Amino acid sequence: MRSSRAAAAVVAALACLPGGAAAASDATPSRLLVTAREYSLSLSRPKLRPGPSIVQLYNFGEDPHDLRIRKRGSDRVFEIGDVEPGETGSIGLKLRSSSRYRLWCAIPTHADLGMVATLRTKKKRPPRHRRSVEQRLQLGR
Ligand SMILES: [Cu+2]
Repeated sequence: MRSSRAAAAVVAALACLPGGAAAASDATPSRLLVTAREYSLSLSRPKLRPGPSIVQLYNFGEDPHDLRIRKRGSDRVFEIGDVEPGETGSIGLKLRSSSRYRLWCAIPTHADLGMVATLRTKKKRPPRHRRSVEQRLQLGR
């Protein structure tokens, strides 16, 4: 009894923390989960919001895998590094809007065997959609 009440209190406290789903804003990083297996990469979503993001690599396979990320037209490569089977690695990066990012496993032969994927990013939202409640009230909308 006592412990379940305590657990409920913890859940309630967590729900009030800033940065929860209800408080999502442009400052909240978007998240992508990449699942690796022999020999494919699957993305939890094909398109992400631009801005700060957290990319996680979960190795669902039996061999170590790695993840590299590069925006099309850029030389900069983001690297998670080798992740052992059953483990997860992650990296934070800022995504540009309206872009395509190539993801691949850099362990020799793995990309050729199919461990590649493409991530797209959405257009930046125009500022007129981001009026505050006060502004909307003044405008009578
Ligand atoms: Cu691999």
